[in-house]
Amino acid sequence: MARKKIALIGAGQIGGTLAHLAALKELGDIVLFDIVDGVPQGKALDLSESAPVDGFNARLTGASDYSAIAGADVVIVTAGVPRKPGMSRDDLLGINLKVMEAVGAGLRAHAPDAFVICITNPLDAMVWALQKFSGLPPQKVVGMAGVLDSARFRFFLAEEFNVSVEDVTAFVLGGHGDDMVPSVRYSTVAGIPLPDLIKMGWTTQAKLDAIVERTRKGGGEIVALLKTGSAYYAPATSGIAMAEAYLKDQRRVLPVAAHLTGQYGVTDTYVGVPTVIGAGGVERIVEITLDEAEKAMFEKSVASVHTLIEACKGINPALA
Ligand code: A3D
Repeated sequence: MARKKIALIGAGQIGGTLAHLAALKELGDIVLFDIVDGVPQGKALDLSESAPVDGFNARLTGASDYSAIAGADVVIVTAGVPRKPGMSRDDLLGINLKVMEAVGAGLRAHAPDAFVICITNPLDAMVWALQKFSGLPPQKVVGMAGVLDSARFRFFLAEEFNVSVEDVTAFVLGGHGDDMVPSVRYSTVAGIPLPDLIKMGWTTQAKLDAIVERTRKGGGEIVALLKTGSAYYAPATSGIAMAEAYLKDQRRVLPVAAHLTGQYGVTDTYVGVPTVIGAGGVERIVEITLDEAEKAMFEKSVASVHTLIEACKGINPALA
């Protein structure tokens, strides 16, 4: 069987980490693409030289021409600019929208059958625009945010309870902004919902509220510490989990930014919801019941995404 092909558009901090993880997991051959000539080639060569030590079989190449991504099974997009301290994700909109237009054209011409995972911020608006620019089927174009946001939530909860991260499940709904919705009712430790853990005296409502708030601001916390860019290890790990679910038809239940066509009362918008990811891409959108408070938070988050989508349409009338 021929090896799968994974194309990484953007060979920066996340792109390089994606390449390393995909190679270590032998998910397929890897093409790193970037507009800065030399960077994708250099990272591909550096990573290739680690193969004899780690013993992985994956061919890594670097390119600055879209023809190199031809026939890719998975494309992960991180092209664009990340946040610096003091910037919100939304500040990146204008510049990254132009990048999505170029990437969309490249996908349309060279990798129309790929499963596309967008990571570029502001996430929900950028994946929406990328799907429009590329013309690829919406179930094959998704955004990575929920896996990362729920991983952050799980890590903070595991620390609070002093238990293994493996036994903490959590997911986060809504757009990838500061008004995302970490779901307390649907998050558990070994199947025990968080509200029950409060009753059992494991934690308090106030501590849980603080963890929810820290999760919402999780990206900003890293930006403030790094000062030169944003998080990349956990974002790359999360993107690879989504790629693997598709390539291996795992049918994993993962929160992703998916194209909604009426689910949760939302139409033609990308927003974070639980999905089943398998060989068909987004095979199912899981519609959970939200209580009144969750619904209000979700709607606020969706409204923020709508504002950004309208801004995209204002900048590029072809999207309207
Ligand atoms: P960085 O290390 O700057 O890498 C971005 C790369 O994109 C650079 O190497 C650029 O040269 C390249 N690039 C710019 N324009 C183009 C283009 N037109 N075509 C191809 N390549 C181009 O950033 P990063 O890897 O740290 O972050 C990448 C993106 O991910 C940013 O937009 C971040 O905001 C975003 N991000 C999202 C999350 C989510 O959870 C959604 C988390 C962390 C970062």
